[in-house]
Amino acid sequence: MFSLIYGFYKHMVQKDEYCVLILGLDNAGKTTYLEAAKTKLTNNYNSIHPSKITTTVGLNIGKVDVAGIRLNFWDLGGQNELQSLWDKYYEESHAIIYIIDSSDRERMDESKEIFDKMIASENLRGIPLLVLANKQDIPECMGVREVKPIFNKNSHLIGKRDCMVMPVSALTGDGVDEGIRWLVDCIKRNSYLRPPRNQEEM
Ligand SMILES: Nc1nc2c(ncn2[C@@H]2O[C@H](COP(=O)(O)OP(=O)(O)O)[C@@H](O)[C@H]2O)c(=O)[nH]1
Ligand SMILES: [Mg+2]
Repeated sequence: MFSLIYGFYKHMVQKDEYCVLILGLDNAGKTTYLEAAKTKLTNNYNSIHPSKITTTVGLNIGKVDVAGIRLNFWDLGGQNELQSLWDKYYEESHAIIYIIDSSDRERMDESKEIFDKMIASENLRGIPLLVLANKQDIPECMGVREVKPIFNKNSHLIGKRDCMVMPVSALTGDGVDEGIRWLVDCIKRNSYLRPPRNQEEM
């Protein structure tokens, strides 16, 4: 009897866990985005004011429960010397969020180069990819219409995976929910290829 009840209890509280990597150049807004996602999707989340966010050295982790599953976000540092560490995480990830600073035209090519290198990785084949044109609140920024063709150029590398380019402002939170909801659907659809991890036994 105990095991039956315990089994049911576990079924009720245990969630499928998926890992989402947040990647992009340094200063693209990855950490700000993670905070915005936590704020939007967690009840009573005590958010960090954007002005208090400092450069990420190493890794920030955030956990959000949405649509019946748990997402573990991994915000990896984007500086050059840290980029080489990214592919260590690819094998374990279920989705990628790639963040672009749409207001930084000078680094657009650099961002695109890193992006191409990332999507060429075997370990990410078929993994859903959300590309976010961030900082849309800045008036002179590049819109999705401008950003999309640049990042869709190497469609052979994107392959058959789900891929979407969306506008967002991590600072105001505009577009944050929409992107995550899209990603959650893709992750669930793709779970036969990359199954969730189950929460550790309590
Ligand atoms: N205007 C504006 N600034 C942003 C936005 N997202 C991030 N920033 C700013 O960009 C800078 C870098 O953000 P951060 O999250 O630390 O970038 P990271 O290095 O990719 O983690 C900070 O000054 C943020 O306040 C946005 O959507 N709009
Ligand atoms: Mg950061």
